[in-house]
Amino acid sequence: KTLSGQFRIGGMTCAACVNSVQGILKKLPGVKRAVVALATSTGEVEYDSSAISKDDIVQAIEDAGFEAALLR
Ligand code: 9UX
Repeated sequence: KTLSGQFRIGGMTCAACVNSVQGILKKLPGVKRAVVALATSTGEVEYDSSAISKDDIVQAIEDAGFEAALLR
């Protein structure tokens, strides 16, 4: 099933951070769409729930050196 999650992403200080977080998210298996916004420190991710979970997405963002928390 395709679900969507919204995440708080901390530690992004420039546009290149946003691009790198977006790139990381888009490469995760099961992620279909990822839009990250610097101004609001958030990211919206559409994903296939049979391939990846919200917790996996949080973990991947943190592994890349940013802080992440699930908003919804
Ligand atoms: Mo910008 Mo981000 O110079 O990890 S790329 S701060």
